[in-house]
Amino acid sequence: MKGDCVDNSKSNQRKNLEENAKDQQLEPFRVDNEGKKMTTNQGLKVSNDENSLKAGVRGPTIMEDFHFREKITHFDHERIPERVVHARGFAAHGEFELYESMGEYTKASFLQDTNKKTPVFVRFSTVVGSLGSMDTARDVRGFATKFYTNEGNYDLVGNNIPVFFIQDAIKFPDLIHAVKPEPHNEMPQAASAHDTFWDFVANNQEIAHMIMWHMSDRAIPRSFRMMEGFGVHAFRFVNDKGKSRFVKFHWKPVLGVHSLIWDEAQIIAGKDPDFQRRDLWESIEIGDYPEYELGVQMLEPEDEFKFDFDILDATKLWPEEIVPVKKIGKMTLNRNVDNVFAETEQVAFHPGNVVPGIDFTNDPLLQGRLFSYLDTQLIRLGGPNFSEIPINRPICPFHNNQRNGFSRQTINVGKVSYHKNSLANNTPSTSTAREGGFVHYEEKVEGRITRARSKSFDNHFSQARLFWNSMSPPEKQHIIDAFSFEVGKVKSKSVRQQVVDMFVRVDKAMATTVADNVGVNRPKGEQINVTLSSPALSQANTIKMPQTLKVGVLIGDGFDANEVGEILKYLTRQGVRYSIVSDRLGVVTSSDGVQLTASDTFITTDAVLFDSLYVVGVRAKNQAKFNSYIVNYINEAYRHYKPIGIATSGTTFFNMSNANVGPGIVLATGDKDFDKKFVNAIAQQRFWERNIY
Ligand code: HDE
Repeated sequence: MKGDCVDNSKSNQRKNLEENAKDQQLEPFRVDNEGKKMTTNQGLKVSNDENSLKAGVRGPTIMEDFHFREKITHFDHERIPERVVHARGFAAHGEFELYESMGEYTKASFLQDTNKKTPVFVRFSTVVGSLGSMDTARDVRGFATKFYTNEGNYDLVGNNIPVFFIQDAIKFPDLIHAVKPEPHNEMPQAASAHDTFWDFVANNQEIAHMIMWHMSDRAIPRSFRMMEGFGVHAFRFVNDKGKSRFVKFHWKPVLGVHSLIWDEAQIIAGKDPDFQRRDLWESIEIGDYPEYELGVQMLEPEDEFKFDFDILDATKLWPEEIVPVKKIGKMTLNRNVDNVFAETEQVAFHPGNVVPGIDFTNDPLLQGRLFSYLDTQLIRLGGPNFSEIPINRPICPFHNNQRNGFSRQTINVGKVSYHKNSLANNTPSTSTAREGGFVHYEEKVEGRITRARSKSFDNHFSQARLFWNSMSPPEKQHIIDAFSFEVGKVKSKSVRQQVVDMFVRVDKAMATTVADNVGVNRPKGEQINVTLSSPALSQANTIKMPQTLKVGVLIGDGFDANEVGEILKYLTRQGVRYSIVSDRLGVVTSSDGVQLTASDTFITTDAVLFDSLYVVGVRAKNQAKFNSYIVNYINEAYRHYKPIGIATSGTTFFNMSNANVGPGIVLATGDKDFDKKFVNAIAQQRFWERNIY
């Protein structure tokens, strides 16, 4: 049964990966203390770990206490700097399998053979918040994948949004300074709803398109398992004949793209700040392995200038309807980490980690990243040897003449550490392209050295309008609400005015409503009408399925075991997860003595933590309290547009709530198809047509 999550599948996760080369490489580094004797780091057995060494039981601690000194010193040094961005993350291991050989387009060896499984490690993250911030902030999500290929590590360091805030990496520190908590009072945490961010927005208009995404539902995903990933930049595929094509990478979640509602995201931030990492962890523990298809958009070199945007501009996407996404493989995440610090925290991604067949373009944002990621690890991981940390090691052999530095692990034998040499027969030796040596794509470049931006990067609003025009009515409303919240938090009236004056260039009605909501003058600019839309951008068109969604079963003693038992079995058969929620933990008994186990109580969980409710109700010791909890749950799920199934005994509770019969309310009384209708409603997730306000 998928109801309750228990940590019982580690052995399955291991079994799945018996042939995973990365897993095998990590194995010698794993240490299990259980059942072992305690020692110091020198291996000396410890006789007493409760008391420091003192001169007399009430006397001073003495210097000689090497055990105390070692233990405290290690503790004092347990922390490393958090990532300057993407500090809060969560990761998992998995594998990647190819659908068809990509040999025609790239010589990358992991993209040739459909029988090969490439080990991967994926770290998801929020960008702005600190390590201890909440998971459900309105923010971009990082989606960084390390492929451990037999030609070295390939890192696809992407986000869940296909475009970026800025066009040139030199502006990155400014963007991040503006969005991080304001320096004079370190507020607000993990939020862009403050003056400096919106001041940056209004004064750096290349950000317009990205802001539309940031205000949309994409910035509050339901789950890491239900969001897309994008490499963002144009990269290059290069085949074995040296032919190059531009390529953009996509991850498409098999479960579709789904989001939270902002009100819900804010409540979850308090109820369960670990909401998204818990979701990922639990899914892998119970065997609901998250899956994503890898897609590529490819462009022939001669098509570089065919579009009304510059393909090297990271604030632009390539509409999928114009440049189709070819799905080339699938990634499955099937093993949780053993230790978050050792793996998730110490993993070091770098867009410059490429393999033969994948290369860079002149996107000025990408070029800047190629410097930043190596540089940042030097301070974060304390020196140049971070590639020796187990999670970062490639699974193929690695040999060079780099030596020494803090915490060097490798014991390089022999006396030669230079190239060229004769004493070691000029080894380690370099490889030709044919032998697998990486040879940079020989792009012809010409131009004058200049600090300037290409005119072709000038158009900041056309794709912002395309995005707006592609949204469904509820998505548009959410964007207006998000603007009203974010800009409404800005104290400077001048900044609020600048923002609405800027976004009139996307849509006048939208900017006018926001202006009214945030107390500034309506913008003067004219409406620019757009006809183009890209259906791929709207979540209204995504895959909808009930699998892995979570139902809260609100229940007390005296329920009808036949009715409820059948429904719970049906939910499980459909891959829907559920938790039994009651007024106390432990056994809940039906009218004829059948028992269920409540794994949560009304106060340990909340309606916002479920995708749907199944209201059974009935009896409790303190009926008034029991009733009011259930009614509050129904009201909350109802106002968040969620499906609610009402068992026959639940009707009384439903009648006490503010919810009305209508879309997404499925009543069991007298309906023999309740099970199917309820699961269909669960798959739908939200019923926007419900009239809430
Ligand atoms: Fe990053 N980014 N970034 N970024 N980024 C980092 O590297 C940087 C950008 C992304 O889970 C840092 O190891 C610059 C775009 C992810 O460990 C740092 C620029 C995209 C992660 C850095 C960008 C990303 C990072 C901080 C502007 C999507 C987390 C810690 C040119 C394609 C990786 C670290 C993980 C992390 C710099 C823009 C994605 C400072 C200078 C565009 C997913 O190096």
